[in-house]
Amino acid sequence: MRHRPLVTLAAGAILLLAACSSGGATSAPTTAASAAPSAEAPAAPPAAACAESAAAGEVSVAIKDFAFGPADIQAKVGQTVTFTNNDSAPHTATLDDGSCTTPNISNGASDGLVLSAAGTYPFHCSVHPTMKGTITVS
Ligand SMILES: [Cu+2]
Repeated sequence: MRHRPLVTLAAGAILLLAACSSGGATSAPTTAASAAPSAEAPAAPPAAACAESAAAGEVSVAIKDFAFGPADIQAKVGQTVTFTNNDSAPHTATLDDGSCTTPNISNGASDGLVLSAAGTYPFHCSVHPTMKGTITVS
């Protein structure tokens, strides 16, 4: 009389275990293939070729009447190209590739970009995308 409930309890536990392990088995195969996309990273160009700088620069560019002057800028590697805004509207100098930008430069203020690798860097004003220029670094 006393053994009966124990036996049914054990049978119930086995059923429960079976249900559990089969449930685990069906959900397992989908979790393996999600750690691959880092294989394309080595193709990246030299990191941080451009940095924003508020320091007074070796190369000066005036922004006036919604244009960069000059628009074709020559600089040496490591020089700071400083943009001074003579307009009442705010402007930026933002590399077309998005790698760096000045903050909004308000009237009378200056800010600059430093390029640490030779190359040709087209840029624009993020407030007025029709304002364009190119920094050639050698
Ligand atoms: Cu602008």
